[in-house]
Amino acid sequence: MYSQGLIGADGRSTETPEFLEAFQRRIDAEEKIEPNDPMPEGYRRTLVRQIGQHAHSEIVGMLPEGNWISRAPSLKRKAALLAKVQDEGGHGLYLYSAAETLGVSREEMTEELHSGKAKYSSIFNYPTLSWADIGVIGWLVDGAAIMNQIPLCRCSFGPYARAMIRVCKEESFHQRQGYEIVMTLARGTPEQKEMAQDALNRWWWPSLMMFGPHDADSQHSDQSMKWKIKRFTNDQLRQQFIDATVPQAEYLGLTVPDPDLAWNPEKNAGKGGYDHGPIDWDEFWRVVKGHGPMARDRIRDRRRAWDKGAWVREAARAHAAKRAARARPIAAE
Ligand code: FAQ
Repeated sequence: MYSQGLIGADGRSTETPEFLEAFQRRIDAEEKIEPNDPMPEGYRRTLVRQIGQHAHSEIVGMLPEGNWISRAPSLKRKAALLAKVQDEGGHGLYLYSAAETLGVSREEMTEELHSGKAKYSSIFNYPTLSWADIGVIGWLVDGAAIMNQIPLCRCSFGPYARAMIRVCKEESFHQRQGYEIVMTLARGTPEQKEMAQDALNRWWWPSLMMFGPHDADSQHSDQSMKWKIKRFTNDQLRQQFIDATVPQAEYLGLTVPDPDLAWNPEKNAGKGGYDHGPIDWDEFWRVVKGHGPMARDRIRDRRRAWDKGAWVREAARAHAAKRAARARPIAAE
């Protein structure tokens, strides 16, 4: 009988064609796969990789904005930013929990992040130089995250799909608060408008890179689409993001920093869409491989936070052990 524990490290030893076909039939019938269900080792590994990277992105993603909590221009802005950064921490926790259901521990995932083995989104390796960056991160980075994550609410793996529903609701609030910051700056003094334009200039291209490499260079997309982990390709989602965001920039009176951007009525099967200029894939791969402008700082800060939090984890464990010891005699009665 099939059992997950019997799958060899090569991921193929017990995966007969019949088993793989039966699994694919469940996927094709839009059934949700739950943690204790039999699943191909490749499916499990793909999810551990993607959910782990996603969790790390949320946690590392707290750093560029956390940098501005103490410098937000008003109490209202400070409270909203604090809540947003806290939400991102919460997203990381749901995602680590979802990954843990696949047999990987939080400690292992954290170790991989700290050693540089695990990836996190390229976008969080760029610096936040001005207050306008906080608005533009909410508008573009959360906007891109929503575009990518709404389809993940229909991911075939139940715990990931369910986590994404709440995450997307919160990201939607983040996107709006970001857009509102940028709108305030764009309608402010010429200097404030210039700050917003400068932030848009710096974050536009890295935001497009968040969607991952061109489909032709995306090694995981085909299989992930077949398993309905991903529902759209990287290029499809990038295009949807561009088409949704350009009119928002126009409304703000800001210029998207792409001289090749042009409306093409033939695109998207005649519905129309924007053609855009070339993305600097050399920069993308440099950042993905750990050479982004803030890469060293991000990992250093995460390691420091983990070490500083050691006493909290120890105290929580000691507290849990005490409660368990106290509960035991009562349970025995
Ligand atoms: N950065 O074959 P594909 C957020 C890697 S959350 C770094 O196309 P796949 C919330 C990829 O891992 C943002 N690495 O891969 C927030 C693979 O390497 P591997 C994160 C990237 O998995 C907002 C290789 O390139 N969102 O922003 C990137 O099918 C504001 C080949 O690529 C998610 O993680 C990249 N941009 O597609 C927080 C969403 N792109 O693993 C704070 C879930 C690709 O073989 C403030 N993830 N790579 O070593 C996904 O949807 C997918 O994993 C993709 C990549 C679309 C990111």
